[in-house]
Order: sequence, then structure tokens, then C-alpha cells
Amino acid sequence: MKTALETVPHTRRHKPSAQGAGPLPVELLEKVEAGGRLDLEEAVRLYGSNDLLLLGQMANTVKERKSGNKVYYIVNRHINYTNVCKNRCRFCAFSKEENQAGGYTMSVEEVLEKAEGVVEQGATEVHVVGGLHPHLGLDYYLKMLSRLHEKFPSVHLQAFTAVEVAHIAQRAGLSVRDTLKELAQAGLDSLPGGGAEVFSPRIRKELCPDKLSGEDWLTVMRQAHGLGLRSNATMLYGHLETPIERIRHLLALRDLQDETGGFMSFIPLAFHSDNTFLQGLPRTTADLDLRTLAISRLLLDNFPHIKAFWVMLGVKLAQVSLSFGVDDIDGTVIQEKITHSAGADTPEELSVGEIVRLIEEAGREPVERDTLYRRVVRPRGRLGSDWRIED
Ligand code: V47
Ligand code: SF4
Repeated sequence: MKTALETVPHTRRHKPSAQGAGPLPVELLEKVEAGGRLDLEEAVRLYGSNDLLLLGQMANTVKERKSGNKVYYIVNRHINYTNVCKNRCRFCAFSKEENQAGGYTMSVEEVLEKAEGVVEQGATEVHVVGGLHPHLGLDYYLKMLSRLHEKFPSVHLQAFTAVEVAHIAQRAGLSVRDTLKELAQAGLDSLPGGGAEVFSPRIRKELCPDKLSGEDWLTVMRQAHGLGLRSNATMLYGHLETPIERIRHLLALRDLQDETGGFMSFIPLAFHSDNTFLQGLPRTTADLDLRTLAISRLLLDNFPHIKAFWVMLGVKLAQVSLSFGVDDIDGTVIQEKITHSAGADTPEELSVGEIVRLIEEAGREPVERDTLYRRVVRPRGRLGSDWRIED
């Protein structure tokens, strides 16, 4: 495996821009207090600020305006149905060539089996994503969704990133819109936010040249929202991108959200370099993680929720992030493979008891939600498949 030093010209993460370095100007604090919209230059100042706690406080003001003291979590499970992928992004440790050792593709029956256990234990969402398999056809994806939907009609199926949707469409010779319609008809309820990475063409050229462009990622989401499918959005940070590239990514998401209103939550994903072409790049720091979450909350004024994905962030920092603009801590997750292949040392799953303890200890009110952020009610507070959505 080549290291970052051998493979890429930019080997160090970009430091906060000197342009914005220093204390936060009082006008910026006043603007956030008054609910004003921040622009690119102002966001640069936030990245350069030497006062992380003040930044957190500003993000917290916005968070509390939107969701009060609530912090959401969900009882869910991730199913990564295949790791075979034709793209082989340089930041990805999960993907394999079709016949490479360790490559796998689940049958629809295997996906159903994985879902079954957790649905009995009370999962309200199954989150399904995988690689871009060169030979699976539309029928595989449709069958997976329709069998899941038939068997577990009340469970929300959040499946296939915009990148997978474009790949499925291309293989089927259909437009993205028609593909989305077929997937929705088969049972797809919403799209996860993966595949966005950083929209910057410079970064995509360097790290994932075969991936859908940033513009095309946004187009798939525009079309999904147009059909009434909601989605999330992500940003992979902490590799070779500059603060300005992160900010432009956030602003592009904000523009699309102005247009469609279809995004539910934004999830910054902290890069892990083990077993990737960027091996050797150090982990993101707590400062960069908290700063990125807080700036996301401040810039994405039209996103209802900012999610800390504890699998990538670490459980302890995810808890601290509840004072930095975050109002969602994701969920039980169970067997996420993408980050764990890249060296994540977080557990494979968290119990509801552990999640509730993290949230309560931070002085917040834990609220179990479904994928669409409706409150989930459980008889006698016990986990099981007899939950309902609060009227
Ligand atoms: O698209 C790949 C990222 C994403 C690495 O929508 C990596 O609620 C870190 O999108 N280090 C998939 N990240 C996961 C994802 C996601 C996760 C949780 C919640 C939601 C949601 C979405 O993981 C990929 C890519 O951006 N990724 N490799 C890595 N080495
Ligand atoms: Fe394939 Fe996704 Fe990994 Fe890229 S990040 S190689 S598209 S599985």
C-alpha cells in the first residue's frame, strides 16, 4: 500500500487560513444573534477563529432556536450489501475489486436476514448502502427494496447514495428520474447523504476521479427532492481539502436546500486513513471536528438538523458536540463497515441505554425519532417491533 507521501502532492492538511485568523468580530456575533445569513468571507473567519468555545456558543444559539434542548437519536441498522465497487476512491478502505479476496455481495435473502433481527428488536430504519457493483442490475435493487418493504412495512428504507442511484440508472439505461421513480415504487423512502465527499473538482480529480461530479450529485438530489423523496447530505473532511473548499461545499448545499427544502440533516464525516491510499494522514483533531460541526450549523441555516455520526467522530467527542450545534447523534447503527475498514476504533454499535445516557449527561432531552424526525413512542418504553409514531 502506498502512503500519502508517495501518492499525492499535498501531504499535509491545510491550516486555518491566515486571512481569517484571530478573534471573531463582534458584528459576526450580532449577525448570528439576529438570525442573519453568513457568507463565504465570514465563514473563512469562523474557520480561522482562535475562540472555539465562542464558535460553539454561536452554533448552540442556532441549534437551540431550531430544536430547543432536544437531541434526536434513532434505532437503526446499517447494511452494506456489497463492497465490490468499480470506483475505488483513494480515501476508501471498504471497496474491493470484483474477484479480490474479501470482496462480498449479499443476496437479497441475506439482506432480509440482516434486517429481520433488528426489526424485531425495534429498529425503525434500515440504512442500506454499498459499492458500485459492475454487474448487479436494477432488478436486484428493486427486489431488495420490495422484499424489505413487504416484510417490514412500517420500517423506513433509507437506501442508496446519489452516487449509487446514478450508477444504477446508467446500468439500467434509464434516466435518474425514472430510476428514482422505480426505486420509490419498490419501497425506497429516502436517500442517505453519502457520496458527496467535497464537491471541489480539484479534490475529486485527485481522490475520486471516477466518481459522480459534485454538480451531478446535486442534480440527483434535486430530482429526488422533486419526486418527494427526502435525503441527507454529507461532507468528507480532514484529508486534502482546504477550508475554502469545505465552505464552498456547504454553500452549494445551502443553495440547493433553498430551492428544494428536501434535506433533513447534514453530517460532516471525519476522514480515517488506515488501509487507504492516504494512509499516514493523521486523524482529524477534536478542534477540526467541533469547528466543522459548529460552522456547518452556522452556515446551513436552512437545514433542520446537524448530525454527529459517532462512528466516525468517536463516542466521547460526539457527546461534547451536543454543545457545538449538533442536535442529532444518529443511532444504534450496528455493523457499519465503511469507517471500520479505515481504522475506526469506535464500537460496532451503541445500545439505546448508552445513547440516552450520553445525551442526558450533556444536559439535553433525548428524543427517539424516526427517519423523518417524528417522535417514536414505545409501549412501556420497551424496545420491540410494537412502536408507533406520535400523532
Ligand atoms: O460516501 C468513505 C465516507 C460515506 C471513508 O445519511 C469515509 O444519515 C471516513 O454517507 N473515512 C458513507 N469516511 C457513509 C455515509 C453516512 C454515514 C452515516 C449517516 C449517513 C446519513 C450517511 O463514508 C461515503 C464517504 O463519504 N467514507 N471512506 C473513510 N476512509
Ligand atoms: Fe466505491 Fe463508495 Fe468506496 Fe468510492 S467511497 S470506492 S464509490 S464504495
